[in-house]
Amino acid sequence: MNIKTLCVIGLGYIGLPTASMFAMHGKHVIGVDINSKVVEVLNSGDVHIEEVGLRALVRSAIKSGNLVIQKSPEPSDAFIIAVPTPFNPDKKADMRAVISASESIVPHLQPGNLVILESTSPARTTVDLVKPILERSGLKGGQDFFLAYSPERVLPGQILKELVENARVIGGIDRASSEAGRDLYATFVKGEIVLTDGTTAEMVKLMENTFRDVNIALANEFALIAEKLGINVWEAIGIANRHPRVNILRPGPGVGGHCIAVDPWFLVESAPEQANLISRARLVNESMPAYVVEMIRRTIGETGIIAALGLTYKADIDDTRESPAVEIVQRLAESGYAVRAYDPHVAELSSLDCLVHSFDAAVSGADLLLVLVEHVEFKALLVPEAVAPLMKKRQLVDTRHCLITANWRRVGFRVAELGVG
Ligand code: SAJ
Repeated sequence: MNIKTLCVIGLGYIGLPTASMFAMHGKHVIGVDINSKVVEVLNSGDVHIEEVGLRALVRSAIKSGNLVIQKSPEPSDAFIIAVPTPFNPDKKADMRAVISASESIVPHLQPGNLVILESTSPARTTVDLVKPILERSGLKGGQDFFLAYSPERVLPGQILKELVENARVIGGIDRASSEAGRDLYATFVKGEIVLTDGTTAEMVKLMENTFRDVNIALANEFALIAEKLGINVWEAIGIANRHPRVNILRPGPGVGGHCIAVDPWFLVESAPEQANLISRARLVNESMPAYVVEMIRRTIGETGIIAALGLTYKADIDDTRESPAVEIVQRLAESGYAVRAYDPHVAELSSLDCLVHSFDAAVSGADLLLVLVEHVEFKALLVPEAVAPLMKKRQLVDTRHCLITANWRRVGFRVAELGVG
């Protein structure tokens, strides 16, 4: 199938790099976002999200004339839906964005078009939700248009590299749809392109992130057990991982981001009675922020000034969605601590009113240094001899095992480290 024009609906962490990549590989791409601010920012030559290499890629794509950014779709050979699928307070998937993106395609859908859903979705979404909406056009899926699910699988921080190099799964509603999808992504994907059916592709995506979540929960549980036993979990994991078939992940203050903290619930939603381990693991990871607050209480008591470093859900990115660091800071503030939160990647956050804009402003006069995210910028700043004189009390909680705690103890810090009893 020869696709010349394509609409990418949703210009977030996945849609924007995907649209730009296709544009740089000769497709005429219409990038669509319903948020006028996003459209405005992109058309002014800027980008609204931080990702290595993205700004340059988007700029080149727009400059080439192959990427046009606008608020609504147009008739095209193919449509890619890359909108968010968050979850509701009851942990059920919120599919409103997928529904309205699908509806926005209906008036433009023509015989021979290809529609791809990339958004992480509960199993059967492509056949049970998207297909019937698209068929409101009067065309029949599989007969008049091609339809497939192809999950994004790229790691924030390495999106541009992984977009090209990762294996790509394409699950069509029929074989012809899978093959049409393969022809499209072969434009820039160098990794293997694996064809399957739509529901299997949806399940694959959910299984990948659930696999990671369950394994992080196991690491977190090991950390709590190690603390209870009075040993160092990091040493124990380091030794256990020398076994040829063991690879324990890293304990931490919780699991954040828009994917791993959310997707396992989509499996629970589909099969609540079967997904026991999955929901249990989610609860273990969700309990970590409260545990960190408890660690802090044990270290400094009921009051004090806390310099909280890092708010994003992991290092070296700007994304604070579902971030355990944000939850910890909120819980501390609610418990009456005076918190000064600093993150070089976060200039503002509406849910927090304790944000400060420099390391010094966070640390000066503080009773506790709390490391929540191991951003590379902190390496040069977290020098014990330099930080110690700035603080009122020398107390430290490291939730990421990113500091050499012996060096901090040497200059008089009382140290608590997650997973170390
Ligand atoms: N984390 C730990 N310990 C670890 C690894 C991660 O506590 O050993 C925490 C991180 O701090 C973070 C969270 O887990 O809060 C998730 O981070 P991550 O780097 O594991 O994953 P994401 O959410 O940035 O990206 C994941 C990736 N999925 C897998 O690795 C299976 C990525 O490939 C997916 O494309 C992405 O989800 C997505 O969009 O679904």
